Amino acid sequence: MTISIICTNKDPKPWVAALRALDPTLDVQIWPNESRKADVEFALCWNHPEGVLRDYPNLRCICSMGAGIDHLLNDDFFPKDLPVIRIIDPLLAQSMYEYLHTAVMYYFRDFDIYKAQQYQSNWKQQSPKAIAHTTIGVMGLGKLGEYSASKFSKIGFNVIGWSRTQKTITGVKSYASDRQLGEFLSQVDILICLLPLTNETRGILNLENINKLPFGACLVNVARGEHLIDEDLITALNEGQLRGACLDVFREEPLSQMHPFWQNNKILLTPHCSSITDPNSVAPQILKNYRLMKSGQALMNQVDPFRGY
Ligand code: NDP
Ligand code: OXD
Repeated sequence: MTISIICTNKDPKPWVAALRALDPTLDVQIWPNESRKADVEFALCWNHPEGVLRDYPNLRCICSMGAGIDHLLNDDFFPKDLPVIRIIDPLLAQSMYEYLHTAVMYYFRDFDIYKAQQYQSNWKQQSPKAIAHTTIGVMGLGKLGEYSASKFSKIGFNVIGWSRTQKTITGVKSYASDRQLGEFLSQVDILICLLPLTNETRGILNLENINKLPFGACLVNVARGEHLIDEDLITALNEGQLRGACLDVFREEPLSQMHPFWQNNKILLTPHCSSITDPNSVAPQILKNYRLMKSGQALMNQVDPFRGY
């Protein structure tokens, strides 16, 4: 029985090493060089080439190498009848919070404005809003969103969140469903997107929704590039509706050299690094799921490919 690592823009070697360190008898191989495709029963995937999963006639389980599964479902030939599992890891949530904390503080303490002033040799003190009067809005209150929302609340921000279903999270006011989206957005100073990419959420960061934010709000998108309509962001920044945007994810990654985001001084961009899965941290859960699969037991962290997350 073989585990195959099928990934394109990720180095599979640390994953092989992390799994073998836990169990040296494991047969872990790397796509496309597996010795026998028919032996592969468990696939660990990140941006696999479309259609490639059809080459494994005895596949029994597909595991995302990250939290998101949109990269799996992008494939028109994805076998939706097989169980799909994903990564849920406290380190991933903590690392995401560290990134978001940095981005939020950058706007909260006006570093974007000071940077612009510096280029003009302009010595001018800003007066930031009090922390308790600064509202952070988190779209997506799942494993990552809930963790960050709750941490921001503990350090004194006013935190509200939006999800499909209502949540009870200490210190976080919950808004749910499309019906409450406008009410949620109308209060937000710093909007964080931590939604999964699904048919319902694709393009949700569009001008119509951005215009529901208070004038001069800031956006932090760490979810997926396809949540955002790129041209709408540029319009909102030009009109001042958005003061700035911190982007970690893009429609095309790596971002094309020609993309206008690179040169826009109201955009701070990072190369999809807000929270990178650590193979050593997640190898135990992958191995556990592999063993559960072998013994025919219920898997952990299973997602619903029809719901999309
Ligand atoms: P979860 O699946 O745990 O949570 C998803 C949340 O989004 C849930 O609260 C869900 O609501 C909500 N949601 C889903 N669909 C809708 C909708 N139509 N309307 C409103 N709310 C909706 O995901 P995670 O927190 O683990 O991860 C979120 C995303 O973060 C990942 O899918 C991935 O794209 C991105 N990510 C980015 C990384 C990076 O490095 N940039 C790293 C890791 C993840 P409900 O609970 O009510 O169902
Ligand atoms: C993930 C990611 O989904 O890295 O884990 O984007």
